[in-house]
Amino acid sequence: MNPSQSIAAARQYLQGCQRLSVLTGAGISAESGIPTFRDPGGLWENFKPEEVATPEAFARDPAFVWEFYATRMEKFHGAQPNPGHQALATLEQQVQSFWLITQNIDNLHHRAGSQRVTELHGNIWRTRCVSCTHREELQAVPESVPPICQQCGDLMRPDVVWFGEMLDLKNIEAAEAACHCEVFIVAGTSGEVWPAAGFCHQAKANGAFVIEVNTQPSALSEIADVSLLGRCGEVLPQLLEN
Ligand code: BV8
Ligand code: ZN
Repeated sequence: MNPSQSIAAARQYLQGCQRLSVLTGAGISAESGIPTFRDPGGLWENFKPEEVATPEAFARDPAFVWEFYATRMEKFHGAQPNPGHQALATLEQQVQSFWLITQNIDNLHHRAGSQRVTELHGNIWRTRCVSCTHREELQAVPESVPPICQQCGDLMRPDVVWFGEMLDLKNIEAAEAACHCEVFIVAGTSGEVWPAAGFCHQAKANGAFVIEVNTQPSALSEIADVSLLGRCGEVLPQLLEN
């Protein structure tokens, strides 16, 4: 199928769709100026995940890990939602039963107006204590050293899911519920990280029509019914009803 035919095929499946779910990854925020992980120039070119995105890394060198996240917060603070984020917020209004599952921690879906969202890997603007249940919302980019918990005096850490950490059970349940849908759009993800990638497989197994939006083939392309090669900011708006 050529690009315009595949957009037409995708739009056809979305016409009258009552239950639509979406899984996004770092690629949807690329056009907002936020680097992805595994693309050329991505984060994992300059940092090793085991040095900045595991609980062991934070225990070993909290200041180094915190600095990694504080630098990303700088980038996120200046970023704006792009037409890809906005298109998903519009789709949420157009479809009777809509759910967005994101791997991203940059809060851009919420800033674009999306409300029915599960942040599988947490949110960079929230911190939590390594010892007690205290959580804080960050209003601005913090100092480059980890804050101290107001409740117990131990260290605060980013409220994100690191490698080797379980996802929050309520998020897994919400994502599993979202996998019972007619159409499942997977946008801007390499499909390399689990269990997030598994939700696309679950939706497929549940009989969903899978539409992929990516600038290149991914680990999920083989289960996509239609693969739309292109940028989220360009392709997703084309899927909206007129
Ligand atoms: C867990 C932290 C176990 C926040 C992240 C099977 C089952 C369960 C676990 C595993 C499993 N196999 C392996 C594991 C372990 C591991 C894992 O998945 N490893 C992989 C790398 C092999 N998973 C875990 O550790 C998970 N934990 O399962 O615990 C457990 C069990 C019992 C008891 C205890 C523990 C936790 C995973 C979460 C890790 N945290 N982030 C942060 O710092 O951001 S993951 C990190 O990768 C980000 O969240 C990111 O979102 C995510 C996925 O990456 P992508 O979003 O896809 O980004 P990527 O750069 O890879 O790709 C970008 C894509 O966009 C590309 O395809 C590109 O072509 C495309 N693109 C670029 N520009 C555009 C575009 N597309 C469209 N438009 C554009 N403009
Ligand atoms: Zn505490």
